[in-house]
Order: sequence, then C-alpha cells, then structure tokens
Amino acid sequence: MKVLNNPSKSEWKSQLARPALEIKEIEKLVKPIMRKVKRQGDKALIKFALEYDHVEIKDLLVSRTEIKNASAQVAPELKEAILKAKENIEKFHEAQSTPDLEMEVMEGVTCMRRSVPIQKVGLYIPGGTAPLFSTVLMLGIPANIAGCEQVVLCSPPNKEGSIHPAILYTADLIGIDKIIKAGGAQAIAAMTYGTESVPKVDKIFGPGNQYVTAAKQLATKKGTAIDMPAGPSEVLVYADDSSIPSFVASDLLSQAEHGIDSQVILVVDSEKLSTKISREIEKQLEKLPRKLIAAKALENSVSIVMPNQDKAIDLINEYAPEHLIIVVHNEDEVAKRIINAGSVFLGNFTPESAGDYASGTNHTLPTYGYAKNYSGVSLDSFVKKITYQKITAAGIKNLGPTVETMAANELLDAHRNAVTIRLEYLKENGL
Ligand code: HSO
Ligand code: ZN
Repeated sequence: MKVLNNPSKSEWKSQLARPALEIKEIEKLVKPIMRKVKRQGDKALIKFALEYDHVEIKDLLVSRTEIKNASAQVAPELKEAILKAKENIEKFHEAQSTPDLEMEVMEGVTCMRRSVPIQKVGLYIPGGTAPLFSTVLMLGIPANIAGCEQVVLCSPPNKEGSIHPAILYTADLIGIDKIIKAGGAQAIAAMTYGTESVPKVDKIFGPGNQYVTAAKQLATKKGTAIDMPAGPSEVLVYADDSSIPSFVASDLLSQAEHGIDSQVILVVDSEKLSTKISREIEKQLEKLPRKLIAAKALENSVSIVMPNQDKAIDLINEYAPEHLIIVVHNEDEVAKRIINAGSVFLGNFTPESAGDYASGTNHTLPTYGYAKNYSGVSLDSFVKKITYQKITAAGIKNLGPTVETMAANELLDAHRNAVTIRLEYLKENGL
C-alpha cells in the first residue's frame, strides 16, 4: 500500500482517483449482444451461454427438480446461517416501510401520498469466482416486502449448466420461482426487452462485471430503471490508536479480496499506526486463498496519514466511500459529520462483513463516488410514491386565486381558465 503523508486538499482528487471505467468501449461490445437478444429472444440467450459460459442450455428456466437437488447440496450449517441473515434483513427492511400520508394542507385541499410496489423487478446475481447468494437476500427480501408482483432472477450457468446450489436454495427460500440461467449483458438485455422465458421488467437490480454495468446503463435508455450506476467495490477505514491493527487489516483485506479492481483506503492519525496495519496486512494476506486477487487490489490502494481530524472527515466526505469503517476514540461524533458514504460501520467490533451478510442492512451500495448523490438499495428502491389530491368547492375557493395569479404570470391562460371556470360556476350557482 502506498503511504501518503498529510496530503494537501489539492492532491486528494488525483491521489484518490478511482480506476477509469471504460464504459464507452465496453458499450460498443455490449450493444450488438443486446440487439441480438431483442431480436432472437431465448435463442440468443442459449447461443450466448454456449459462447461465453461454454455450456449447452436446453431449458433456460431452472426446474423444480433442480431446486430440490440444490437444496440437498447445501449444508445444514449454511442453511441455518442463511435463515438467520434472512431474519435480520427482513426485520430491518420491514421497519423501513413508511405510512401513507394524508393531510388537509388548507381548508378543503387534501393531499395524499401512497407507496406502491414496482410491479416487475429483475435481479442479477453474478456467477464467477464467488457465488454471491447473499445478494439474493439483499435484493429479494425488500422486493417481497414491497409487494412486487413479479421477481425474476438471472444468474450465469456454470460448466455443468446449473446455478450454484446456495443461490438456488436462497432464491427458493424467499419465494423467487422464475430463475433463469443467463448471465452477462445478455441477461440484462433479456430483462430489458423480454424473451419467451424472461419477462420484461420495470427495474433491474444487482452487481456485475463491466459488461453487466454497461448493459444496465443501456437499459435505462429503453425505459427500464436500474438500482444505481456501479463501479468496483470499495472501503475506507478511518482509524486511530483506539483501533486494533489486526482488525483493521482484516477489514481492508475482506474488501480487497472481492476483485483486482477493488479499492481500499486507509486513513490514520499517525505513521506508526499505518506501519502496524501494513504489517498485519502482509501477515494475513499470506494465508488467504484469494491472496493474488487481494494483493493486486492493494496495489491501487493508499494509506493516508492525517493527524487532523477535521481534515480527515473532509477527505472522507470528498471521497464518498461505498463502505466506511470508523474506529476512532470519538467515532459517534465523527459519524454524525459524515455526509457522503454508502454504509457506515462503527467501532472495533463492527466488521464490514457483518453488513455484507447478516446484520440487517443492505449490501447493495453506491460505489465510485456515487454516495454523494445515491443511497444504497432499501425498501424504497422497490416502491414508487404516488401523490393524490382532492379539493372541495370550499377548497377551490380558498386555493383558486393563488393558482390563477401564478398561471397568469407564467402566461399560461388555459391553466388559469381551469380554475376560473370552476370559480365562476360556483358563483353562478350560489355555492
Ligand atoms: N462487499 C460487497 C457485498 C458482499 N460481500 C457480498 C460478500 N458478499 C459489496 O457491498
Ligand atoms: Zn464484501
């Protein structure tokens, strides 16, 4: 890890720059894939499975028998863990529902707001080197609580032509019955346009590689919403001498093992602590099965020595990390001053892994600085809010003149007339 000693504000941007996303180049490769799926539907998905996943797929839809077999392959201990995580995630997401709103804003003028579920949602679960069955919980649970009518899940088939058993088990556990063996940009295209097996959805959720990310961006141009723009996963740990260096190192490594493009940033108040944590990283890295991935990620990572706390907080807010771990003597105070972060973890005993899997918060979070303007996935991501209003005769008399004046001054006479005609009617009828 590169060490920076008290860099000045003018250096932050360049020193903390995330790796550039070559979205435009990738879009060029993704567009023809999307077009083919649009034209040929399932046939294209089967063809792409052969080309990219190297497997012949007969049925894109996972069958009941496959789900049953998958369940038998998941160890009881893992099933129990998934159930515990499910319980916590359900609890925390259920509590996020907001009551419908109804109020008389002025006499005779009532405004209402109601949450309604997005009808059809698509969840993308990557295959690849780590089977992210935890993401099935993070996306499927709020979709259920919101009351989405249809939930479809796409995940790439492995060489045997099936999906990882823990992904299937988890999806079945939360009642997702449309599980499709399709990955990459082609899966996103299928959920954008619809095919014989895959319903067209209103919103697509879930992480993925750069092809998936580019396809999701293209989907938004076709009227399909997405959870958020994505980049590689990242963590920033802010620590002082109240932290336990081996714990900090373990958190940095847990993020680094996600992928070679993951970014991990350490902000500490002394060089001595930075050195201690670096040593711990070296020690723990050696024992990791994914040490090559983690080591590569650490190459893009920096340790920043910043003795002044105000400056450190300023830097964190500028960087806007996806995950922020704060382990300093006054962590609660610092936490209150954080304005840009996806999810915050406080104290020595709160590893990011807890939130990644099972504490209850969602792990689908804004990366790449988008924490400045996006929230992580929550129950809100699966609902729309519709407003209503009802105005009585007395209400239009109260509000009408205000609207008439504003409409006239915007030079929109038809708008004004829509009020005037009603006010005149009431007058003519002695009401
Ligand atoms: N840290 C990832 C989520 C995850 N970690 C899933 C393990 N499994 C992005 O927040
Ligand atoms: Zn993680």
